[in-house]
Amino acid sequence: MAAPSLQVSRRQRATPYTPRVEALGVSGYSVVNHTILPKGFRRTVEEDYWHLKSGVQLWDVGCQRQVELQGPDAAFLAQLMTPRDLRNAKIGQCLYVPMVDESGGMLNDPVILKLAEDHYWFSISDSDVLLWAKGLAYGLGLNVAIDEPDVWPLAVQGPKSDELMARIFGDAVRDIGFFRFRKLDFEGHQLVVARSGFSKQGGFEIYVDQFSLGGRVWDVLWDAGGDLDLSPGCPNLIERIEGGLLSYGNEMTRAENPLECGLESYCQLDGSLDYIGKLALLEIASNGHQRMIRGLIFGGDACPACQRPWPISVDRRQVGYVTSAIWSPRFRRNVALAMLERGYWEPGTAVAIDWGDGIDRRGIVTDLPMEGA
Ligand code: THG
Repeated sequence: MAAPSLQVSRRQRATPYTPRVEALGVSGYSVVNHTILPKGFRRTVEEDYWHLKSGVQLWDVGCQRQVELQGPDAAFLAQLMTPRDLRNAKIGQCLYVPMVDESGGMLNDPVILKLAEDHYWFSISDSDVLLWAKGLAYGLGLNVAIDEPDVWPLAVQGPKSDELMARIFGDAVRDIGFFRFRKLDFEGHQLVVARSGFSKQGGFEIYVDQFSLGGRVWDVLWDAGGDLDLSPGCPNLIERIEGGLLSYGNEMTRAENPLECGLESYCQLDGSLDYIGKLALLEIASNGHQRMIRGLIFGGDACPACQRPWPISVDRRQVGYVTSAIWSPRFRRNVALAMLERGYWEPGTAVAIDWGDGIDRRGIVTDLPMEGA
């Protein structure tokens, strides 16, 4: 029997780049924010991994939808929605933030772009932040316009991305600091260009703010990269796990809090700042969280895809679970992200992993990012 396929209708939105990635042989999609995300091209995940660490890739990340807050209460609402302190945020800054509910459960982990004192984009991971924001604004009677604008991020990732981007946007791109953005000219359009992206190999994200312009931006980049080892690409699972980049819905859900997810440094916990979930997070912080996300390197042949949590045990007692895993060609072992109980999350701890066939493979807990990521 053929492998099951995903039927794509209007509810799984395409992006401006979809015709381009299909012409380049995209091999499959995931769905994020009701929008399709390429999962691979003609090469294997391992070939893409090595390429991402040496060349430059164009990624269709149109699924990174923006939730726009604009108006007199935009700053107030933005702060309500995250425990990260936004009081000193600058215009032109990107901020990776946890979003939590009143119990401290993770709702999303967007990148916020501060466009003006009264204008923010929440560049979201896979949950419906628009509905939460609109509900809060309506319930609290806030004066803020909330919408999903016509913005389609395109990522340029890999060590040669500075060179490729400079050819299109000029040397100004080289001066953009990490997690900063500028508006740069593209054929008469001012586009937000940020030094950011879902890899640790360096790169940029272009926030193309008009669907009909997307194909042209893709083509100009594609044509300029001929001699730079440019390929189509997508977030790479091996690179993401080694780099410790978390994926909402995989590593974190409403059942996890940001302290367990290693996001404590993005939480203001001295009580001086009001946001939804503050009391819950203060209590979790004072009691000490009971679990922690870590890396894991483990043996056996190449593991299957982790589609449900795999139990991790010590002396036959379960002490955690694997959330994402894949074979790493660099370590010649499997690598994983795992949630581990207190007492078992120290790097170097020996554990056993059962990926669903009843066999225990030996593994070692690691720091994140992993060495050499
Ligand atoms: N780019 C944009 N929006 C996004 C993502 C993205 N929204 C969803 C999802 N990805 C959010 N997740 C992350 C997770 C980590 C990082 C970016 C987005 C990241 N972290 C830096 C690191 O680990 O080195 C630290 C960032 C900081 O210190 O502030 O880059 O990829 N637009």
